[in-house]
Order: sequence, then C-alpha cells, then structure tokens
Amino acid sequence: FGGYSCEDGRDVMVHLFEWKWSDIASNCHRLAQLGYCAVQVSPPHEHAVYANNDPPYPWWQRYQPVSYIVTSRSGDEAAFQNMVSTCNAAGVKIYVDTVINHMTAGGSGTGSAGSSWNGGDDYTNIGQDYPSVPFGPGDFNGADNCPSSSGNIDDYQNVDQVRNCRLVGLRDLRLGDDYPRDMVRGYMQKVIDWGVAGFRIDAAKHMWPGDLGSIYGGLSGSPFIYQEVIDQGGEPITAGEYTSMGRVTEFKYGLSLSDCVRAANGQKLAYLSNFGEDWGFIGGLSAVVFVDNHDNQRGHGGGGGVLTHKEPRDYKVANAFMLAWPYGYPRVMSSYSFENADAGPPSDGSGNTNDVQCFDGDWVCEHEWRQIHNMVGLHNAAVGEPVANWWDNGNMAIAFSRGAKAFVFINKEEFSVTQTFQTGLPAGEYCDVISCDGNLPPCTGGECLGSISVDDAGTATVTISNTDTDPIRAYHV
Ligand code: AAO
Repeated sequence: FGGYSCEDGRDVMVHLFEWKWSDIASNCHRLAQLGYCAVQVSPPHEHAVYANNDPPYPWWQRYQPVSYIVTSRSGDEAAFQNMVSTCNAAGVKIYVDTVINHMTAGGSGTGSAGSSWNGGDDYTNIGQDYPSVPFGPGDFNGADNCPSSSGNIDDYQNVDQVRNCRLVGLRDLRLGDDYPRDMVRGYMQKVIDWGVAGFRIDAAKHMWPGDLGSIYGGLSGSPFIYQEVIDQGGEPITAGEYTSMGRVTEFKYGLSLSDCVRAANGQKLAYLSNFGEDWGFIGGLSAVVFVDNHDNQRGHGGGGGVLTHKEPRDYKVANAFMLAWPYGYPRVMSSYSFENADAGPPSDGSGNTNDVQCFDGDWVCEHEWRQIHNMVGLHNAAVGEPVANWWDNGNMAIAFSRGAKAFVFINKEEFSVTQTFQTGLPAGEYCDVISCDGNLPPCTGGECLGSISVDDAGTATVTISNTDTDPIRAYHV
C-alpha cells in the first residue's frame, strides 16, 4: 500500500475536524504555505442525523453510515470533488476518515442524503435495512459468530467479540463475506478515482486483519492507509497486527508525551531522549502520531490524560516536541471549542455547520497557531536528519538538534534556565520560530524575542524563563 509521499518536503498532516468541504477548499493554498502535506477530513459518506439528541446533531452522528453516497454535514458530492481537486492543485492531499466496520445504531431514520435506514432489532439480527447501499440483515454479523449475549462488545479480552460483535451497539458489517467487502471497496475506489490520496480506517481493531487486507488489496491507485487501533497495552489485539497493511495510529505516544510535559505519573521531559520504539511503541515508520485526537480530547475512545487546546501552554510544548522529534508521521489536531463532549461543530439551529472563521468564534484552529505551524516548518526543514546534541538537566529542561538543520530548547522548570548549547547549526543569526514570524533575520512579529547568534563552533547561549509565554525556543535553517 502506498506511502504518504508528500510534496515539496511537506511532512505533516492536519485533521480539520468537522470542517465543510467548501472551507477546506478555500484554505488549501494557505495550508500548503504553512507546510501541511495533507488533510484528514471528517467522514464524507451519508450518515444518520440525530436532530432530537441532546445536544442535537452530535458530531458522532457522522460515525454512523447510512450509505456510501457522499453527502454529509460537510457538503455534497460536488463540494467534495471540488475540494479534492482544489487541494490536489495546491499540492495538498486529502485523507478520508473511512467508517466501514459498521452502519448505524438501532432505531430508524433518514440519513444526510435523504436515504431511509433501519438498524433493526436490538437483540436479534433481523430487520437491518440500508436500501441505498443496499445492505440487509444477511450483511451483518450476528449470533452465529458474535459470542456475547448482548450482541455488543462487552469484553475487550475476547477477540471474537471485539471483531464480530457491535461496537457501542453499531450494526457490525460481515466483512468476511464478499458482498459487503465489495460495497466498501467500491466506496473507497470511488473517492480514489476522484483524487483522494489516503484513508484513515476507523475502528480497524474491530475488523479482522485478513478482511481488511482483502479490501485494500482490491483497490487500485496505491492509497496511503493508516488504521485506528487503540492499543494502550492490556488487550489481546495489538497495533502490530495491522502494520503490514499500512500505518497505525500510535495511541501510547500522545498520552506518554502529555505525561512528560506535565511531569505527571512519574514522567519528565528528560526521559524523552529515546522517545519511540524504546517506549514500547510500534516502529516509527509504521506510526501516525498525535498529541490528541477528536475522541480523546473529549473523553471518548479511551480519552482523558492527553493535553488539548484547553491547556494551551503545555499543548504548545507537546506539539513542539512532536514536530521536532523524528518518530512517526505527525498529525496536528484542529478543533472547535466545546463544553459538552457530544456537541457538534458551530452551526445553526438546524445543524448546518457554520463557515470556519479561525480565531473568531468557536473554531480553535490549532494548526494556525504560530507556535504550531512554525514548528511544522521546522519539522519539514529537518526531515531525514537524526537527533544530535541531546542535553537535559535530569528533569524538566531539554534541548536537542536535528543534525545541522534545527535546534530546540524546552524549559518546563519552575525557574529560569540559561545554557550554552552545541546547537549543531551553521554559524549565523536565527530567529526563534516559536515567538517570531520567520526563522531568519530580520526577526519580526509582535511577540518576537529576537535572534540568537550561533558562533563558528556551533554554540549559542539561550535563556528560557519560567514566566515566558511559551517555554520553548526553536531555530532552523
Ligand atoms: C454513539 C453514542 C453511544 C451509543 C452509540 C450507538 O455516543 O453512547 O451507544 O452512538 O447509539 C464515535 C463516538 C461514539 C459514538 C459513535 C457512533 O466516539 O461515542 O457512539 O461515534 O456515533 C473504541 C474503538 C475505537 C473507537 C472508540 C470510540 O476501539 O475504534 O471506541 N473510535 C472510533 C472513532 C470514534 C467513533 C467510532 C470509532 C465509531 O474515532 O469517533 O465513535 O465509528 C478501550 C479500548 C478501545 C475503545 C475504548 C472505548 O480503551 O481499548 O478500543 O475504543 O475502550 O470504548 C484506557 C485504556 C484504553 C481503553 C480506555 C477506555 O485509556 O488504555 O485502551 O481506557 O476504557
């Protein structure tokens, strides 16, 4: 399956959670300028619509497919195709969040494209009807292969339950059979043919690796595939079962990194010197990494414990480290603000999503924070360069270079730290990209802390005070 082969040395993806296709299309040129390689978009297929939920129109209705018609809360097929072609022209790839493990929950209704759906009976496996695919009862796993009495996944220690029973009641497709596979493969091939470059495979843990391999194997166009498998240890299903077929989301990464930044659970920044495989993570070339995702930032999907935009100072530190450190393919989260964990994106009373206005209203746009997008620039400048010149104070202050391309210093101590470092950088003047607009003089920007001078020996003296807005300095060629 395809690698992610970014254009122009860009090497980071951004998840524009719940953005409309029209907004993504009009932002693609900007995303390219900021150095983003690709966008993970919310699921584009037809989904259930829960107008009477409290709150109405929850974000998670999009994880309940009704059909593979590409009309969703983010827009219709024409808007989707326009986004893909506009972004491709800007050199920005589109990755589709792909929900193929299941269809809706129980109940019945009308989907976002107007199709009827029926989830059937809650305890027997009869009555499922998704006429716009079409799927009927025989296309779902049931009592013959799901060993739980409820029909749901009640025990994550039981592999047959996890893969053949219903995830939180969602009607579980029988992907061991050819027909359902053909339907989901047809959906994936349709969007590949429109120019989509990759897929996030939702709930991959809940599908048999062999079934996924068969689905992927029938696709043409070498899409990039990364699979959502929540593996924090302690369960029989591991991320490693999926790495031969594509990348896998490494959920241990964001939690461990958040602990180090917060000095929580016995962790500290100094321990990050070997962050990666030595921590029990999958191989870096198999991993997609992120600080938080759309689930765990709001307590879904094994949430809690990860840093989010709600703690901006520490969140910027975690993202800076992730983007400076050469492990995995990084994904930057772009959120909307919320109090209720189920609340959908900013919208009108009928569930029509508002246009995105970064920094104006409820769109958080972490990917537009200078401290984050300038670190995307550093990441891209340092691709392929090894970590060198590691320094730490044994606790919460660390520094390292990436070959001769970049240098980063973080001080999360309760006191100021001044140190003369070997930066690895060629002699010259460099602006701090955390506080300044750009990396080379003249150093400008409202919060800009100015330049450092790296001498002929590659050394420079840098201070970070514990009272600085951001306890990070970052420099790159
Ligand atoms: C909604 C309602 C439900 C309702 C359902 C059906 O919220 O109350 O029952 O409809 O009516 C999203 C939402 C769901 C929503 C669903 C459908 O998050 O709340 O349900 O849409 O609308 C598991 C899966 C993982 C999944 C995650 C949410 O393995 O694949 O649950 N994530 C994806 C998407 C997600 C989406 C779906 C899948 C469904 O990213 O947005 O759901 O398409 C353990 C397991 C994990 C498991 C978690 C949560 O985690 O290991 O595999 O994730 O439990 O059940 C520690 C452990 C960690 C553990 C965690 C929690 O952290 O280290 O391993 O504790 O116990």
